[in-house]
Amino acid sequence: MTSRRHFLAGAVALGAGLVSRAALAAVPEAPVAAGALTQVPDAPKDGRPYNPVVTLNGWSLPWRMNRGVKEFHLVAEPVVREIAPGMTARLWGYNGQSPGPTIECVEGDRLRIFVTNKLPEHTAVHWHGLLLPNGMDGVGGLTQAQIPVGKTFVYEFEATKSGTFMYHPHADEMVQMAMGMMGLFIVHPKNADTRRVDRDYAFLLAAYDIDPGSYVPRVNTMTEFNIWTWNSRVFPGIDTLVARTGEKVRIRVGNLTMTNHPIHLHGHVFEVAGTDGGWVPKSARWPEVTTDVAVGQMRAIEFVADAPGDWAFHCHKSHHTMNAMGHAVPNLIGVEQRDLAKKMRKLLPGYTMAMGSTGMAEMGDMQMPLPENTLPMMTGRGPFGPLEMGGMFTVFKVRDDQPRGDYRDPGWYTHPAGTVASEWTGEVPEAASAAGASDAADTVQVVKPGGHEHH
Ligand SMILES: [Cu+2]
Repeated sequence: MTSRRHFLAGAVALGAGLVSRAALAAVPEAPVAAGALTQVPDAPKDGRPYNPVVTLNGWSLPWRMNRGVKEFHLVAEPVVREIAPGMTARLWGYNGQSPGPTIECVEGDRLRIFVTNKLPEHTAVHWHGLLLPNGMDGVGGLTQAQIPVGKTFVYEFEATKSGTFMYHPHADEMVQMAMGMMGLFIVHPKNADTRRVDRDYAFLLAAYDIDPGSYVPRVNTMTEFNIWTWNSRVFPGIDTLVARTGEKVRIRVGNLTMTNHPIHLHGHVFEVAGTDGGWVPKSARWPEVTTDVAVGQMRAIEFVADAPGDWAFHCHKSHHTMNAMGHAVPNLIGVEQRDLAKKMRKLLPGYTMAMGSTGMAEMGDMQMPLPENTLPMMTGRGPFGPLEMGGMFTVFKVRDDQPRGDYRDPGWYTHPAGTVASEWTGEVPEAASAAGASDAADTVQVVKPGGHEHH
């Protein structure tokens, strides 16, 4: 048994020179992360140099050099993950967290990855997108025996090409991924100056089905997920991405949910520079502001952060920027509910409220009683009021004076005078309105809550 050190900010990889010969024959220790802090890795202490990625609300796994082989140790185990302040989930993950730590290495590295199974059932780890010998591909039952409970298996292969990859179980896959088992696998170019960017962010899209008031995801869910996360975090728990004006930024996104996510960045134009198949040639790129990341895909987008401000960065499916809600909420826009609620209470003593008369925006600022361990459906505050967001949403902050290499949140943007949309106080010409629009409240058809919406 190796002792498991508590992993805090800053890597604690042991240099090969510090490890005795006897220790090198043993399995390397498996560091664990205690929380959901974004831990910006230090420059690598040994091996080939590279520019580390910053895993959003995550960390990179330290390694040990053993006679020229980079050794990592993953432990598959039950974990507690804070989804956002106010909600934790009981998930399965690796080395103390879900997602597991990011594995970073360099093209040409010889890798040895130990996987210890502390789950209540067998597992196997597939190295998604990496080109390796068939027997190292990690498909339980097909390319290897499953890793039994309590056992450690070892994978050994060479990182043959640089790019953005991931790891996840290929054993009881639907259950184990629905429980949060996944991690990023980044192979850096052999020459650290190749494809160099100033900031290199990475995260995985993961979805859970956690009933309001509970802690453990349902694992037999096929499409009806209700917690939409980036690295098992939802807004406002997802850390801010920052850049200094003029810096070149890469953001790597991998999708291990069961639906596609159109990832949208405000204020900038980017190109898809890489997929899990490799780097996209310059001649094959085109400008975008949204890129759809399909199930099982990875996309690395690149752009110059040339516009100072606080820019929304989110999935464009509007129900993915919300937290858990009941599907059976009727649409009552245009319906005067003041008397309705009274009448409803006569019929249904438990009746409290339905969706608002003018939309759902009022819920962004509403203090509704929530079950324990449940986040508001729409939440977060900005400098101008409630943001009415949840799920797959965060802010990309570009500042002229953000120090290089500094990932701290600079606070809210100070807009130059006269550049914020504001109320018009002059004359407004009378607008023509559609005939009968003012009677809409009397004529609107209220659709009964139907079946579930499909994603
Ligand atoms: Cu989405």
